[in-house]
Amino acid sequence: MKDLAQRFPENPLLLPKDLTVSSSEMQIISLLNPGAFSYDDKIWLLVRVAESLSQKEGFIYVPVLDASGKTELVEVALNDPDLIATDPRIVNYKGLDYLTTISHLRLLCSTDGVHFEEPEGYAPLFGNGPLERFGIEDCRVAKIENTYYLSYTAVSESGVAVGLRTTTDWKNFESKGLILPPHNKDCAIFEEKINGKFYALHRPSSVDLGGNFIWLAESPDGLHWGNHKCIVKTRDDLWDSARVGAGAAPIKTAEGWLEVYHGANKKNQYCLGAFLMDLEDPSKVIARTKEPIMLPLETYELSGFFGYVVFTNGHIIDGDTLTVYYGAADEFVCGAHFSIQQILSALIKI
Ligand code: MAN
Repeated sequence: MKDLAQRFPENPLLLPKDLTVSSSEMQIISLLNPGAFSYDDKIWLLVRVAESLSQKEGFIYVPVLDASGKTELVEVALNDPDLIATDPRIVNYKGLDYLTTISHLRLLCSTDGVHFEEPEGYAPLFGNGPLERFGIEDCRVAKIENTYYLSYTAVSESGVAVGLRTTTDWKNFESKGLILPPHNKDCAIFEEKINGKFYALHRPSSVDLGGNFIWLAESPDGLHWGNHKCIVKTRDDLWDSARVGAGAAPIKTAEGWLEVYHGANKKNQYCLGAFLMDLEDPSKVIARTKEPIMLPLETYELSGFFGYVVFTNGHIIDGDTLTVYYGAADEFVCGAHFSIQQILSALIKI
């Protein structure tokens, strides 16, 4: 099967061994799901670096941040009957869920969009406080006027939620706390106000009624969100039957706001699709692709920390060219070009 993505021949662009650990007792397990933005005439990625503690045979060490931001560990014997460790991403111990890795966000920049380096003087972003004790992940970057809005997944034993920080210079950050409480992630803020209001896509999930659907919210100030509407649902028997979630900020086109999103089926296989929202009222979804616009095909997408995954939350737009930066197999950072026109042509009216 073919898809619409023109993958970079240089893929994977970044591998775990390309970056240094955040502290000596850690090891980098994966680099994934970068936010992307232009700043200072360069292309920047805000890469999710997932680390774990060096493991000892027979034990599993789960990393969490203590009150001062230092990594501490929870040690569990692998033969402990209270341990459930069937998913490489999460373990359950004595009825509580933990992540096997802890993520922080690392800034890298590039002049060609292909070769990325860590510039001096730009510190990594770490989880901060009790609601980010299991780390911060999958950050979307939206530039509105002169401010960058960083909406990311904040993880702790209290749940998975959406945190927000803002910056104008990538050196000083203002933390705005959680803007959406658990369970919620995949929050992509529109880069333009519509009729004076901020808009964002987000993905709450319920363990009971409902599902893993994409919602739209509006806000007078980018901090307080309301008037939530459920706009895109999973589709039975298709590639996005189990969960859907927004990618990066919607792309403004003459035909509407175009959103590249991820969907997964019940086997946790992740592909990308697209949908189109009305320019004046984004709660109206006008069209959606039926087939994925990108699916895991290459070896680096099919096998890794968690195989059969392409996942994006960062892109750069240049005319008709959409450069999507994505996490492959939950382990590598990759890039692909799309033609925006081609994505629009693949949409089917609703
Ligand atoms: C899922 C996956 C993981 C992630 C957790 C918490 O299990 O997306 O990669 O760490 O959720 O967000």
